Amino acid sequence: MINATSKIELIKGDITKLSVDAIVNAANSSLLGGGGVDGAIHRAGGPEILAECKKIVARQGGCKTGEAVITTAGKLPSKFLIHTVGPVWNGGGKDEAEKLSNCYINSLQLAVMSGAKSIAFPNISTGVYGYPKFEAAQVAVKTVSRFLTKNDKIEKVIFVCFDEENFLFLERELGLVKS
Ligand code: AR6
Repeated sequence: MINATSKIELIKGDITKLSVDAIVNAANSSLLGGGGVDGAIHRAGGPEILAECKKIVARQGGCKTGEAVITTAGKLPSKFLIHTVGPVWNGGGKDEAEKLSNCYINSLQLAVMSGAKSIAFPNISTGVYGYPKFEAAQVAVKTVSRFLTKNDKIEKVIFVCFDEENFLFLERELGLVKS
C-alpha cells in the first residue's frame, strides 16, 4: 500500500515560480486565457502557451469542464503545463464535485502519460468560479490521495495555495493540523 499523503506537499505561493515537471492551470473552456491563475500563467509563460492552446482549439474546439489538455510551459520553470477547466459553482446540485474531481484525475493522468513525476495544482475553481473552499479542499485531497494509492508513477503532488483560507482548509484535510 502506497502512503499517498507522504507524496503530497502543501505550500503557499505563486505556482508560476515552481520548478516541477508539470504545473496545472485553472483555465476556462475557451483555452484562450483569462484572469486569476490563468492570467498569471500566460503572462509568466509567454506567447508560446497561447499559440499551442490555439492549435488545440482548432483541433478539438476547446476543453470541456472536468477535462484537461497539455501544452508547453513556455518560459515557466516547469516542463509541461496542463490546462484543466473547473466547474462553476452552482449550489452543489450540478455535479460540481464530480467535475472538480475529474479535473484532478484527468490532469494526473496526462502527467503520467507525459512522464511527469511531480505536479503542482492551484486551488481549481475556488476563485472566479466560486467553489466553496472547504468543499473544494475535500474533493482535492480525496481525489489526489485515491489516485496516488493506485498509481505509483507520480512521486510528488504539490497543492499551491495563493490565499490563506485555502491553505488552512487543505492543511486540515491533509491531517497536518489537529482539528
Ligand atoms: N498561483 C497560485 N494560485 C493562484 C495564483 C497564482 N499565481 N493566482 C491566483 N491563484 P481562479 P477558477 C488562485 O479565479 O476559480 C480565470 O479567468 C486563486 O487564489 O484563477 O478556477 C480562467 O480563465 C484561487 O484560489 O480560477 C477562468 O475563466 C485559485 O487560484 C476562471 O478564472 C483559482 O482561482 C477559472 O476560475
